[in-house]
Amino acid sequence: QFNARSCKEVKDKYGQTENGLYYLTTATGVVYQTFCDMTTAGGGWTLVASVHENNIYGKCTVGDRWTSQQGNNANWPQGEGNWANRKTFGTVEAATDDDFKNPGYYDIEAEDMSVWHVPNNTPVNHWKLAAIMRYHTVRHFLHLYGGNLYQLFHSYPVEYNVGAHLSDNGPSIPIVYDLGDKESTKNLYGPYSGGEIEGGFISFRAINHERAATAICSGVKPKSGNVEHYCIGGCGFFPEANPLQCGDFTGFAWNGYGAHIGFSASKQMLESAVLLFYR
Ligand code: KO2
Ligand code: CA
Ligand code: CA
Repeated sequence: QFNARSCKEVKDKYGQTENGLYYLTTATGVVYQTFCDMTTAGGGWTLVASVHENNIYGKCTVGDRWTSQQGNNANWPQGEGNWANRKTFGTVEAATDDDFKNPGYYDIEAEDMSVWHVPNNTPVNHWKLAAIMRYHTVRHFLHLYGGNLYQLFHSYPVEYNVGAHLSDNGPSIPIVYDLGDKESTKNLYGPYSGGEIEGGFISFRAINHERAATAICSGVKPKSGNVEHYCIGGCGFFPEANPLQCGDFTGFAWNGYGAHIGFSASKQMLESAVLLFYR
C-alpha cells in the first residue's frame, strides 16, 4: 500500500496509472478505500462522494442523505447537513447503488472537480464506459473556496431561507466535457428546465423561488429560480407543493417519472448516480 492522501499523490508519488480502487490515508490517519480515475485529462482524480436517488417518490425519507431523511421540515433548515459535516457513508463499490461519502470529501485539499453521471447499479470497472455524462473543471476554482466541498458549503450553507434565488446563489464554474456537450446536458433535463439553464457549468448552492437551497447543479448554470428540477441535494425544507420537491433528486419527476416533459428530467438522468471527484 501507498501512503497517500489523494489519487493525485498515488499517481505522482507512486507512479500508478491504472483506474481502480486504492487505499488513501487522511491527515489524521484514517485509512479508506476509493476509486481513482488515473486517465481523464492527466488523471489523479479521487472519488469522494456519490449522490444517488433510491426512490424519487420518497420525498425526504430513508436514502435521502444529501437532503433530509426525516421529512420536509421548516424547523430543520439544513436537513441532514451532510454537505458540510464529517459524516461518511456507503462503500466505493456501491457508489452507483446508494449514496457514498468518504473522508476525502473533507480531507483532500483539491483544485478541481470532475463529475460522472453513471447509471445505477453499474459495477466499478464499467463506470467510465457506462457514464452518460462526464466533465471536469480546469481553473483550480477550489483554491478560492477552501480546497474542497466541505469548506465551500461552509461558506455557502445548504440551508432553507439563507437567501434569494439568483442573487444569493453560490458560484457557477465553467466545465470541460469529457463525454457530452452543452446541448446533450440540456437534453438530460426537462424541456421547461432547458428554458432556464445554460450548459457548460457546475453550480453550487442554487436557491429556488421559495428560498429552498439545493447543493449542486450538474452541468448547468441556473438563469431562473425553479432550480429544484435541475439541481440535486439540498436543505431540509422545500416549501412549494410540500413535500414533492424534497429529496436527493428534488423535483426531477415533477411532470412524471422519467417523462422528459415539462420540468421532468429524462429517465437516464433520474436513474444515474452523480459521482463527485477531486483533484
Ligand atoms: C406546473 O404546472 C407549474 O409549476 C410551477 C413550478 C415549477 O417548479 O414552480 C408553478 O407552480 C406553476 O404555478 C405551475 O404549477 O408550472 C411552467 C409550467 C409549470 O407544474
Ligand atoms: Ca440518496
Ligand atoms: Ca418552482
